[in-house]
Amino acid sequence: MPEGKIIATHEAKRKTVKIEFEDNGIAWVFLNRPEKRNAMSPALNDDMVEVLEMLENDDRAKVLVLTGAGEAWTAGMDLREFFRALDKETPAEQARQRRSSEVWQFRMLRNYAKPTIAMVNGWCFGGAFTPLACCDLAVAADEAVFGVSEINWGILPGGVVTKALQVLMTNRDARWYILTGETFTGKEAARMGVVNRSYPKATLKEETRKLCEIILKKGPATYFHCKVAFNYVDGMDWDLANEWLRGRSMALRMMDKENIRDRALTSFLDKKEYRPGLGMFDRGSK
Ligand code: ACO
Ligand code: V55
Repeated sequence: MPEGKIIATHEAKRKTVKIEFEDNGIAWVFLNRPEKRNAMSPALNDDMVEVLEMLENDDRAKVLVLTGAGEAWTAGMDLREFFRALDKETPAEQARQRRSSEVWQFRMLRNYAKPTIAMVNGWCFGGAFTPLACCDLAVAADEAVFGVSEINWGILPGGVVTKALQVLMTNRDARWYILTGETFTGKEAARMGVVNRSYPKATLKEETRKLCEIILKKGPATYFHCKVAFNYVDGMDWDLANEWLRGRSMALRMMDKENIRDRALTSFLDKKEYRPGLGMFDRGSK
């Protein structure tokens, strides 16, 4: 897919998140506090809630790429504005700010209505692992540096960071990084499966665009049901998963207005024009 034209940009109310809409359906969402390494402040958390709510209903965005402006993806929670300043707030305000961080970092992202890709361009610490774990797919720059720094400065990986690490890493790797606080690179992150792939920083955006191109060919309803099925089946036993997936399969057949399933079956079984094993069914231009 050639580089698209940027047809619009948007800045969130508190100016800590910006969006670039490409004419090919990609919405590049930038955590945008580069001078603070995109640390997640209360303002940024509120902006991300606003942006995710907006993009859910914006037809220009068919796939979201969550990335960072400047040298960082995100250096984790803002230790000045989210940790130290919050200590002095009322319990009600602490609860509100903690909620807005949770709302976007995992409640909204984990089963988001559109495809989400984390593009880890640089620093990725602590609280960053929550949105990383909750994006559908993740790619990183080989040179990016990751770390679970909490133990280095006297806290445990809170929020749901410990849970995110349990999902993203093997038991041994998670305990290693939680308990040593050592950093690792994007290349190592890919080897461990913390991200799907890593690429030299110079080609990261181009490679991410290629991934978007693959995702954009999928039926949106099919894609959504595949991801939600995977997320929910975690924690079910075999019998419950079997029953639950049958229900979801029926729901998808009702929700896929393009009826990709039956058209692809006709193309494969009757017309012998298409082989499902070898690639995406051509849905045609709608
Ligand atoms: N919270 C608040 N401010 C931050 C954060 C953060 N997490 N990370 C960076 N900043 C700020 C710095 O205070 C500094 O601000 P200033 O210019 O106003 O003094 C600015 O961003 C630049 O930071 P430097 O440390 O100068 O940048 P450098 O490129 O040398 O280092 C690095 C980058 C390694 C990311 C370093 O900033 C760092 O260690 N940050 C903290 C990473 C971390 O451990 N995060 C917390 C994880 S635990 C959790 O999220 C709950
Ligand atoms: C962290 C801790 C939090 C949080 C989000 O350790 C991330 C990281 C203690 O609260 O809300």
